[in-house]
Amino acid sequence: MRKIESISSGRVSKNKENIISLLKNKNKSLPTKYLYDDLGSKLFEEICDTEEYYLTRTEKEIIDQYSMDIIDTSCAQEIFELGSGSSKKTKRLILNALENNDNVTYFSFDISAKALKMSYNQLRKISNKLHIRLIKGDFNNDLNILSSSKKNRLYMFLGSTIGNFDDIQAKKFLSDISNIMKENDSFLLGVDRVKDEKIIKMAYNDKKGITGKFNKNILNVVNKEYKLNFNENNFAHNAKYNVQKSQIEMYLEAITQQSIILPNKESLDINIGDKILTEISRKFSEKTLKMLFNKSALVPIKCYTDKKNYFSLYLLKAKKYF
Ligand code: AVJ
Repeated sequence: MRKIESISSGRVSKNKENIISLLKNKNKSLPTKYLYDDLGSKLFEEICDTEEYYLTRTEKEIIDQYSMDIIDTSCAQEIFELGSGSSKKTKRLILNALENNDNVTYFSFDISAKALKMSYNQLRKISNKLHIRLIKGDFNNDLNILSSSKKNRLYMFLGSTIGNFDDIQAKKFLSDISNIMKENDSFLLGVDRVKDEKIIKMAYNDKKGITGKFNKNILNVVNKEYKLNFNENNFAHNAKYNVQKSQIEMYLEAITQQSIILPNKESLDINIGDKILTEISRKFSEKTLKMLFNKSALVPIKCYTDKKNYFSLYLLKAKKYF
């Protein structure tokens, strides 16, 4: 097994005070990153294979069709994937990069060691001209300490993970990328688009109930992290589309009256119907994206889209070099 490099800016990501205030708030929520522990990452892979979840399939289709153009346009010698998950979609891009270069380095950056292992197993046999580096880190805190290189680097943030961030977080994340980008670097961003509400809603309410399992798993993760006493059987999966904000809001809705003992030993009453927000998943329009890129000092060079206009990949450059 390949060695996993760990990086951390030292900023505390575990924060008891924070979790207490998030749960005591009238609008309760849990930090989305706790969905993606090892089991969560595995369940997410299963979601990607459901009939209803069009995102992964569509994005892969776009990549397979335009991969060579993406590699040619970016002149990529290195591929740096943030939140890489299993790296299944990335294979084509790596193969094309290998066609243009004697050797290629692929950096897989993820918060889950399990995801990094899946990524390595997915790619290890591709070619001995491919160097794979596995980096465990939190892309909300650790981007500014990434090492750079003289090679042309293609940063990638796929799967519409950007949709999990509210406007402020998205701007911070994209600005961080724009800041670390050098003149010959590029950035490939995958975004889910605004579309028929029914199609979006179905994608987050699959018939097999895998999304529900994925959602409830967050309770086991925070139970472990903060010694809490959530019971996933006391909650129902609830994912609804907020038309005004163009976003899916994924909640856990209490189906029994219950008490949670918080890390400060305070007891928190949860009533039937109370909802805990676990994830938002924004769907983007052209206008929102333009504003977001502009605020983050990024310039779109190309936009690749599928026939139905469900999903897009943007190839971006840092504005400072224009
Ligand atoms: C991995 C964050 C892009 O928002 O669509 C899938 C996660 N949540 N089903 C998404 C997810 C519920 C997914 N992202």
